[in-house]
Amino acid sequence: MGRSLQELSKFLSLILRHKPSAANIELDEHGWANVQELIAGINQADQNNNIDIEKLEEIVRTDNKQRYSFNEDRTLIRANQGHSIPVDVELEEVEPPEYLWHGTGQKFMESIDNEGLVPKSRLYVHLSGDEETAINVGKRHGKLLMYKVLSGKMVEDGYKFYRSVNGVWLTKKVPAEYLEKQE
Ligand code: HQG
Repeated sequence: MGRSLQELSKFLSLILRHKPSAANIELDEHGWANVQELIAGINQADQNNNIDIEKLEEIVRTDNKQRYSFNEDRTLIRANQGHSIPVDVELEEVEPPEYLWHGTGQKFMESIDNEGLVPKSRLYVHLSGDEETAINVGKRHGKLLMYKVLSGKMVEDGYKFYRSVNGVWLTKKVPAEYLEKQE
């Protein structure tokens, strides 16, 4: 039995965001992988992997968070955001709405209240434009804790915000003074 598309998608996320060496490939400075090399590398990594260009295109097209993009002629592919390795995915600097949202786990409360939001293993802190999305992000970490982020105030104070092509808001850090805990 070959791997399901879901399993292949998880592996793709690992390769394109965190560990290209898992498929024996390299990403360029903008996070792009060569599609042919990627396919060959995934198939060589494990004999149960059986991916081809059609499957790869299906993963990209059907991904529920639009995590990946091809370049125009579909010779290159990259993750839109979420990296832990230092690549420049040419994020667009955009002025955010007055408020953004960050859902997380209750277990992180004390630490976040002390030092604000920091990127942890990723390059940016990830924020959501609406509460519902933030709830789903937060629930991944156990009992939900929600923060309202005073993004408008942050912009006034010179902080920069970026929006990934899939709508996720990114910023380098959110000091605690810009966080309002939701009870
Ligand atoms: C927490 C998923 C202690 C932070 C989602 C978060 C998102 C702190 C965790 C995307 C902290 C990192 C990102 C501090 C932040 N002390 N904990 N000072 N500052 N944290 O998974 O935001 O499926 O790296 O609150 O949908 O949960 O990967 O970040 O709980 O868009 O495409 O440290 O990942 O998308 O966890 O999620 P993560 P996240 P994908």
